Amino acid sequence: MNGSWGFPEGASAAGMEIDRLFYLAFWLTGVCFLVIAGVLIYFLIKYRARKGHSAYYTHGSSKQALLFTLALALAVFVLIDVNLAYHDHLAWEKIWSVPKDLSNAVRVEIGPKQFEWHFRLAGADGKFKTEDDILSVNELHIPVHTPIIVALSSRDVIHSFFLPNFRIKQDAVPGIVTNLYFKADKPGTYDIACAEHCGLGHYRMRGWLVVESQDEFNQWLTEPLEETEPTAEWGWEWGARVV
Ligand SMILES: [Cu+2]
Repeated sequence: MNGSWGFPEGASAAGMEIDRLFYLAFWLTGVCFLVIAGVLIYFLIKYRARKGHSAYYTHGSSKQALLFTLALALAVFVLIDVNLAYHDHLAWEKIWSVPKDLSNAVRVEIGPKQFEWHFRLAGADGKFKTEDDILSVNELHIPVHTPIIVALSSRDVIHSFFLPNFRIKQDAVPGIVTNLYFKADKPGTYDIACAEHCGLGHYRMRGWLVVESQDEFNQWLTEPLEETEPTAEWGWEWGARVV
């Protein structure tokens, strides 16, 4: 299943885990709803008042009815809640299976402000907050099939970094650096959206994630990028808390 049922096209294997969870929850609750509604309607008709037959009332408080209700509740709880919690756990393990070898990983600092996405990559020296950092606004390029490690924060209010095609959405909170991990499986140009109402210009807080080959990515790193002003509140050392 890839972008079916109105979802945007999927671009990562981990993101598809989210879709699988969605469909599992949808079918489990959907089928249960239909069964319960069907049984309810059946009994409404079967025990209705009609000529020569008065409606049958019960409070369902007999021992047998109470036991049946308890057993049914337990069955539904296991079938839906426990089942979903189990699959959720499995999916989360896959989504967060950060590879042990991160030697080829691309690290990106994302520091949004009203109403732009600011990206920072370490330059040739591999260190952040130095002269040769690569700064970009509203456009981030990444190589395909490569682990991407993000350090996310905000320069003003709370924003939310949203990659619809990767099923990733994470709040960008001022004063807190959050980590994200993802890997793109398909080259292309994808939306970067802000999913937190962050002010009057929230609607135009849009960026582009360009997934390309390693060669194209290396080429992008050498291209002159839009001038950005590194300010005091933007950019931070790749700290100990960060993967
Ligand atoms: Cu925003």
